Amino acid sequence: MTEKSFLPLTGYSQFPESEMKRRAAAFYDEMRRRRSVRHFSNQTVNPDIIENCLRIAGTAPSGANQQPWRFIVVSDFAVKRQIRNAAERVEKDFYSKTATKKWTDALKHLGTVPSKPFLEIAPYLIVIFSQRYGYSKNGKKTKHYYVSESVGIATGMLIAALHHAGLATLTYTPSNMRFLNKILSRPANEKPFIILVAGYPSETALVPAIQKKALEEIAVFI
Ligand code: IYR
Repeated sequence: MTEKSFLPLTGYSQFPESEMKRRAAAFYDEMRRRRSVRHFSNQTVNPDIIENCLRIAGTAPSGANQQPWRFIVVSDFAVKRQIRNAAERVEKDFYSKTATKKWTDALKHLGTVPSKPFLEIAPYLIVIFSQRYGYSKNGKKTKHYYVSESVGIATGMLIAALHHAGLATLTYTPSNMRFLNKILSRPANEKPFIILVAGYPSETALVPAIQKKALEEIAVFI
């Protein structure tokens, strides 16, 4: 445990109310343009952009500031191919065997299928792992708190960062993700959370005709 130590808050900036309104509206206008993309171009992306977006994700708040995340950035074609092959194997099982009718019915409007070419075509697969527990300096297991909340927040910030930088993303969760530990040589305390596919959309990319809920449907003011 590190001892407690406090510093003045230096990074916070307050803006005039008019400026706050403008900023909130401009950020909404930017974020509402984000779509999950399944059709990527194979155009490469400068790794500096990915690195800075990961730094942004790393600023996320987390339970006891334990930062229980690991981002495995895959651009190697052979590794992307292994991930695609393994993912398509589990998705074939999912669509033909394990998924309930209710579940496949709920997915129909998205048009998803077991074939996942984007796993090879997109320049980056950012495979996000949750550290279910950690290790202290003397090698003893340490408990991690609010792991899924923390990793979910960091993932959301990463999605926003990549979108803001001008990249398209897909949050992809293979129906069974255990294979990711093996392919990426991750230890037993790390559990696959999500694959964030990132790159440029293909010129002919199509997205499902879906709507986000209105403010009145998602928020209650008391
Ligand atoms: N993992 C499968 C099925 C799937 C599940 C959900 I929940 C989605 O929002 C979309 C797809 C697949 O990716 O095809």
